[in-house]
Amino acid sequence: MSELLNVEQVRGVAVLSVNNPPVNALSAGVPEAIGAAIEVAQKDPAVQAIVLMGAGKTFIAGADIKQLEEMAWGRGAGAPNLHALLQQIEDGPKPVVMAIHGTALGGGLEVAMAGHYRVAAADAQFGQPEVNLGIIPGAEGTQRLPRLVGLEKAMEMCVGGKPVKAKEALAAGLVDAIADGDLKASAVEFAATAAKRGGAHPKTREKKAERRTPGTLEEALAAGRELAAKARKNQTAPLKAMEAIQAAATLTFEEGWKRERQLFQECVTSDQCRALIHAFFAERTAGRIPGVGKDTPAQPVSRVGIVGAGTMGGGIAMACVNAGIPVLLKDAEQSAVDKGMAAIRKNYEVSVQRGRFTTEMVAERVGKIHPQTDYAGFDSVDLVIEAVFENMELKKKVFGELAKSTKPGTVLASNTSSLNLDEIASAAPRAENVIGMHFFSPANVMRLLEIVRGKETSAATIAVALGVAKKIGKVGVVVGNCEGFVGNRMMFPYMYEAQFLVEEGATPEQVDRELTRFGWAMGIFEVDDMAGLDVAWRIRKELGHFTEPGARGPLVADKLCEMGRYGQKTGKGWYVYGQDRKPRPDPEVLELIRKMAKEAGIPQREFRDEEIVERALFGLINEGAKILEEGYALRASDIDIVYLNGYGFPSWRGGPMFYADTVGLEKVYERIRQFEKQLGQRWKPANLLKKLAEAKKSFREYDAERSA
Ligand code: 3H9
Repeated sequence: MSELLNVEQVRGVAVLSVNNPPVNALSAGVPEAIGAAIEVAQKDPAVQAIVLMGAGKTFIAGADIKQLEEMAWGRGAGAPNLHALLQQIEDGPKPVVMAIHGTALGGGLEVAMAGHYRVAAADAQFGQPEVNLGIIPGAEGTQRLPRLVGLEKAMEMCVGGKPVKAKEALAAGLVDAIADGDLKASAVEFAATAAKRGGAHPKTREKKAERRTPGTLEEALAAGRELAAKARKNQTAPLKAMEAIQAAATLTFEEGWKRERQLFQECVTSDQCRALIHAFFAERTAGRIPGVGKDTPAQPVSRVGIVGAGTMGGGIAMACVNAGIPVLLKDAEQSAVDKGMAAIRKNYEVSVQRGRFTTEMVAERVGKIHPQTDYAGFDSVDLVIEAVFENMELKKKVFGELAKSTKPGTVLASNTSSLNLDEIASAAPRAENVIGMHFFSPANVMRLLEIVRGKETSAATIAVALGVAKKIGKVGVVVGNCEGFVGNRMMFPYMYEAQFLVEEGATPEQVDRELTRFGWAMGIFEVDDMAGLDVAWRIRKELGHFTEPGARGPLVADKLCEMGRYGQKTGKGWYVYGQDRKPRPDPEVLELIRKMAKEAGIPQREFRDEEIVERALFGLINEGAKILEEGYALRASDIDIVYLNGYGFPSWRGGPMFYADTVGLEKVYERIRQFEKQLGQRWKPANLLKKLAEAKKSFREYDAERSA
């Protein structure tokens, strides 16, 4: 028997446990092992029924994504065709019960649905998350799921990609029972009872795929398309999943699964699939830091101190208590603490109104935040996150105070977004415990956490920060201590280039339109208005941008700030905002831009849409390449993860560095050289970009060579 599958017999029931750690993916050998064991069990007269489950922490989490990745890049043997296995399970005379704990995802759920019955652990989850990888279910999930849960729910699950919990799965008809206590014992009992009952056992494929609520198929499809357009704009897989589900409703099962297979094949070789699979593995790779491993001694964090109860401090506090970590929230004045707590309560109220939390859950969470104006109890916390105003003197003062009020070994983190971490660390006697934890606003929502290592930050301190990031549901990316770190440093050339474009004849709305058409969640002028023009203004001055002789600085942004146009918060910035907070072009701004450009003697012209995207994007990518060659990011894929999780870069393009690879580094380099000739020194290509372009290599290959 294969070591990928454990087989035992319990009271006349064959219990097969898939044993392919860490997540029991359907790697080569697993489907074959299941098929062989089912065949043996079906023939064995001592076996009345069969239970299939997962060994370890989960059921089957899907097809092996490494195998899909090979396929996406045109290599390997291709995705497994599970049709014969699923039919074998469904057509056998003895009942097959799927016993599910952990997650039944993708191919895992597809295998589960071919069973005659499904018994779930109370905390099990079920999903068809293939769209997250740019594909659709490829093992008859789009055919069996609507037959079990109805067309509407199937569309929601296959288009949205979000898993459902056991209770919801039971209500929807996806599972037959939730185990009371031990899953294996419950499933064996269920299987033995089904065998004793005899008769034909239900085959999912023989059910009908219909709506569960009144209305036509067309209306249900329209709702699915609306969800796809809203939640997964510009992505092709969700629409193909809809097409496959439509086939389930209109064709025979035999025709339907073949249609699904065709659509699956179309998706798996697409650019979007390659990009999304890249993002999947990039996210997991980001946590691997040379010198920081499982054996790095890192104390667990059971209590956090936060200094600064403003928007960031409050959001960080919410992120911690949402993960069950109690917080001491300190600010200098009682009024600031009260204001911070009021904002936290208000945020939670919105979640209650939206049905995400109950009032009891909120009360429990708010109860875990202890507001205070001194450092009482800070000697009992394992981690302090400083989130005071972005001012070096103030931050140094706080770190000096923390040195006295915390115990040795406490990790002292700064949430600075732009200041020099080593200078902050100089105010604390234990610089090895100092680290940057740069959260993104709103901190309780945004997934990105830039973890900034200073000159002296120890491996243990990095391990603590990475551990906390995982615990509070963030993607921690370790970066070096350069100006603006990775994300904001790349943002500067992107933002400035957009401003230069409007000074040369484009308009803010034209630039924003092209950037959102490219796939960014928002255009850069809208982002600037949302963040506050004064914020960038202050940073620009503090970091001394454009002070070197001959440097071209943006003309209009400072002027808008001087006019008090700080963006959304003042109702006016690059755009003008009404009650609905939607941006509208402002002729006054356009007039100002044209006037200032004329005074500065900047020639005006029209821009091609493609040129707008290239000017903005290639500036960002060039800066990313510089960051990489200077060692402030460990990998190009880390930069992608920063941009996918903190800046609204379209996931289906895989991140800016992956996008550059898809354009081709030779072309990117050539365009940057042209821009350098036309526009000057700021477009000097990064050495690394030049080197890779000349060697006809990609950033992906660069990462792979360095990790080998
Ligand atoms: C599919 O099924 C297509 C079918 O319809 C058609 C077939 C014909 N394969 O996330 P973690 C690795 S598409 C290979 O840190 P967690 C992961 O890389 C698939 N590897 O753990 C990591 O490796 P490492 C549909 C996988 O506990 C390790 O496992 N399924 C796979 O936070 C731990 O992962 C999905 O999309 C896989 N399928 O979360 C599920 N899954 O340690 C994708 C994980 O070397 N997976 N790995 O870095 C997940 O959502 C999460 O991993 C899961 C566990 C929730 C399972």
